[in-house]
Amino acid sequence: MHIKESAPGIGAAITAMADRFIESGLSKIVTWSGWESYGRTGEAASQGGVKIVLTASSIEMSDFNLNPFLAFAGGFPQVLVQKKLYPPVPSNEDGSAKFAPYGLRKVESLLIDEFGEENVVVTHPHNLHRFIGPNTEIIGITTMDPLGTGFVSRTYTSILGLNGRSATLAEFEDLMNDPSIRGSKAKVIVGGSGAWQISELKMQDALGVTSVLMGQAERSLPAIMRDILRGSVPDRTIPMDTPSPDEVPLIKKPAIYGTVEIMRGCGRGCSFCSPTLRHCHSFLLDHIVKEAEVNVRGGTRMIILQTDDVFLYRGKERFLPNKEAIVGLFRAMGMIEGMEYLQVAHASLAPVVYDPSIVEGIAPLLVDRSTWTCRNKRCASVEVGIESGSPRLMRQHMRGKMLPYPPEQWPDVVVRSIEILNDHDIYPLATLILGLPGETDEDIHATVELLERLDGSKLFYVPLLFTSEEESKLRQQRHGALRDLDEDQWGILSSCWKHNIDVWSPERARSILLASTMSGPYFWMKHGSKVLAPILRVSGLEDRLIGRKAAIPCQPNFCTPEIQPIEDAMYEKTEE
Ligand code: B12
Ligand code: SF4
Repeated sequence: MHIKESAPGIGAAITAMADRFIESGLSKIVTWSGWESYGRTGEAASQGGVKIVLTASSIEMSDFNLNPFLAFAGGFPQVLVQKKLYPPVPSNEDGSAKFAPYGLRKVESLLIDEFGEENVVVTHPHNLHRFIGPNTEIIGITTMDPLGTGFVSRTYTSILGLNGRSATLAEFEDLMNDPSIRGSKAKVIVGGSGAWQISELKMQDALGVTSVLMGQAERSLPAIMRDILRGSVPDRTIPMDTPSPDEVPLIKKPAIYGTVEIMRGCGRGCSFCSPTLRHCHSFLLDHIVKEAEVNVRGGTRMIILQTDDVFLYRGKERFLPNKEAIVGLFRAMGMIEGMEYLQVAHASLAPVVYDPSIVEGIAPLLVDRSTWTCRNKRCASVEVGIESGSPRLMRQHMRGKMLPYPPEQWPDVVVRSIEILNDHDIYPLATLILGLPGETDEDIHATVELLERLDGSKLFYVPLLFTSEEESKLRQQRHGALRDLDEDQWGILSSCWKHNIDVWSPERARSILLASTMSGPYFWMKHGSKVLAPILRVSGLEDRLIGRKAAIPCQPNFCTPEIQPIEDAMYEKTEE
């Protein structure tokens, strides 16, 4: 999969990383020289600074050249992630950030309403010195993965090893060590969906964080900020109350990727998931269009519709999709002047099977405004959760995910939905979770079987280790660990990456072979003999040894699999 213009696809990026990995002989690759050229001497700072300064680490203050999927490389070991992959967002003339993470834009909007625009600024870390001064009282930081213990980071830093630090962690540390922050007397508060990582490990003191604010900001933050500004000392961790939909303000300034929430929360209730704990509601079309216009007027070029499941937008009872509302939303988006690219954040798979005509209704715009081309053909992508091929495990942890179908039909739902999406040139990025609590050999085999059924489909797999997030039902459970994976689970990991290479980067097969062969001994030493078969598989040697084709024979018009459509009658509706 390739992104148009300058940004490479994630498949290409990962193989490019592997290429550099060989060239450097396992040595540190980062050669970038920093941001010295940015910023002038601080105007606001010379007048005492801005009262509330908001920021995020450099890796969260980038649009990865308009490639949100590439941003997941933030979870890779720092030494593999070149800084040029995440150029800083552009700045306005005064040094404020032109684009910022959407959650931070919400926080900014709340604080501007409360304290006035002159007292609040959002900036990239390289411009902090322009705003932090003796008058600065609060530095607010948003983060998705400050300590690199999110699921992507845990999985890929533990597999790839190297120095074991994800780029997200390294950048967060850099931010916290910024001389403007370290030298300031301001209180440092950290929020955002990764903030729990700091309080879980009680790292406030080590990082110089005054207080970690957990949850959504809308209801509680203004009062908390007022208290801090009056001089009270906040607790080290503060849970914030759940806001009602009408407390959520419009963003006032453009968000990275032109993000616009169309919904908040999900409600399908998967036990490992944090967004599901948010109250599920859809925003009014007028609210959505206004935010999209703020973004496009501000120059974002792209709109990401943020949702945990686009098919839940104004959904009906029992998770049934509302076709009119969804297609109407896309029609409205299509009319936004100046929007070059459109991307949907997440979708679930069951509604695709339940009413394929919705996909038919939205695919033309998604494909037409996609940033992706696949072998010279425009295609769209969306993140979906497959997670497991085991109906038993799905029933235990994700019984809402496949509604309105019962868990027993999950593998069929997955296969059929991917086929429908592929038929409409939508090639999803799909997550799988290894090591969910209670996972048995049979569950693992069921996932292997599902992957076999999907062989030849066009999707990009992201296999992940189960991570027990603080804000989820499974917060008491132990994280899934690489050392606990057995050979079959390693087999799943390697099959997924082999599939990704075969489908998206077959032309890189030789570099991958070289990279795997050279790094093989390192991985063997690190993880033991159970990685031998996975290395052979990813390298393509297994195919050569047993005489299979090294790449799926996927031709220019693409390889939609010849899978017999599943009888509609099989999809009996569940009464749950
Ligand atoms: C869009 C998105 C992205 C985009 C970011 C776009 C952007 N920056 O605007 C991209 C694709 C880049 C991305 C990448 C990653 N993401 Co992401 N992403 C999301 C997603 C889907 C939506 C985020 C969003 O805008 N939500 C809506 C806003 C309004 O909510 P919010 O951001 O949480 O903000 C609210 C509160 O957190 C709080 N708040 C936010 N900032 C601050 C700051 C302060 C000071 C305070 C007080 C409060 C506060 O107030 C806000 C309003 O209520 C969420 C899932 C979700 N449903 O939230 C995952 C999510 C945030 N991502 C997640 C992760 C882990 C990542 C990665 C780190 C992957 C990884 N390596 O593991 C990478 C980061 C890579 C990098 N470059 O750093 C996880 C975080 C998990 C966790 N709890 O630790 C989430 C929750 C997904 C999940 N299912 O678990 N992501
Ligand atoms: S379907 Fe996705 S967003 Fe919804 S609860 Fe499950 S994992 Fe979370």
